[in-house]
Amino acid sequence: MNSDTPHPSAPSSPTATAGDHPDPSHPVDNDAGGSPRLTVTVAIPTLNEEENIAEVILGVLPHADEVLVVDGHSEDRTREIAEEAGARVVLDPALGKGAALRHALLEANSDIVVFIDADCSHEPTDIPRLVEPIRMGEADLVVGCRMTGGSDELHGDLFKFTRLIGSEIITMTINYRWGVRLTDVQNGFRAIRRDVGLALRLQENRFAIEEEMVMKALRQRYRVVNVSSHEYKRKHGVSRIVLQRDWFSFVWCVVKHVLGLTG
Ligand SMILES: Nc1nc2c(ncn2[C@@H]2O[C@H](COP(=O)(O)OP(=O)(O)OP(=O)(O)O)[C@@H](O)[C@H]2O)c(=O)[nH]1
Ligand SMILES: [Mg+2]
Repeated sequence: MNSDTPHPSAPSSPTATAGDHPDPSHPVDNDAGGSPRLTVTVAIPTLNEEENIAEVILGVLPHADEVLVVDGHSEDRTREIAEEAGARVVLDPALGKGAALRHALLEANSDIVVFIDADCSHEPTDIPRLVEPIRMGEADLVVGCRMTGGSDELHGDLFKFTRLIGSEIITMTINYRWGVRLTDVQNGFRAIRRDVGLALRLQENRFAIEEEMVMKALRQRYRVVNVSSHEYKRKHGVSRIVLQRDWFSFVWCVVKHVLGLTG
């Protein structure tokens, strides 16, 4: 159990940070004034999360039309527990979290896909606040913001400090490149219109998928906003990110998109 902040947190600030202006070239297929009829798939990437997954599924169920667990060939009881808890479980290509998110976009049966990690680090009761700007026709991609919502993962030791600074530099670089003022581009807790997610033609297989999603959305003039959401410490198990191995893919992903080296 996280010692810094209780999991059943109070709702965080409802302020959203506009990342771009509405773009008439991407009209939302929605009723005027927003429509509650847009359905939601909550997609949960998992890799050996047997100790966490049931709690996450029970937390997201009230906010989902479909709960989809995208499993990277776990060797523990993750898939069995997820099915017992009420999720639909599919196997991904076993290439990493990025491949799992791309697979989720293909598999989801709803208008909106919410991504949430399986380690109890995100707040399921924030899902309606992530989905709302899309339902209201005001955004296409909504990213939970740890910088304004607070994080128990990004402070306290050199590893966390390095992740915090790296994340801030990446966000700032993206902001200057696309003329926006986002506050968090790497958080895995986010909501996206499924058709937009598919149109982005995402390619990253590992953890750079989150920044790739934001940059491709901005490049294609979709509307990206941040909404405050608190990040807790992973409840059980260990992070799959190995900074010594993954830092290069984070940096290279930004460099190639900012410089327009990709198709
Ligand atoms: N399907 C699939 N899921 C993965 C893979 N790697 C990580 N995940 C899941 O992706 C989510 C995020 O992974 P974490 O290891 O917690 O990464 P992180 O949240 O950036 O790191 P921490 O902040 O330290 O927790 C978790 O739900 C993992 O189970 C993978 O290769 N395949
Ligand atoms: Mg995590």
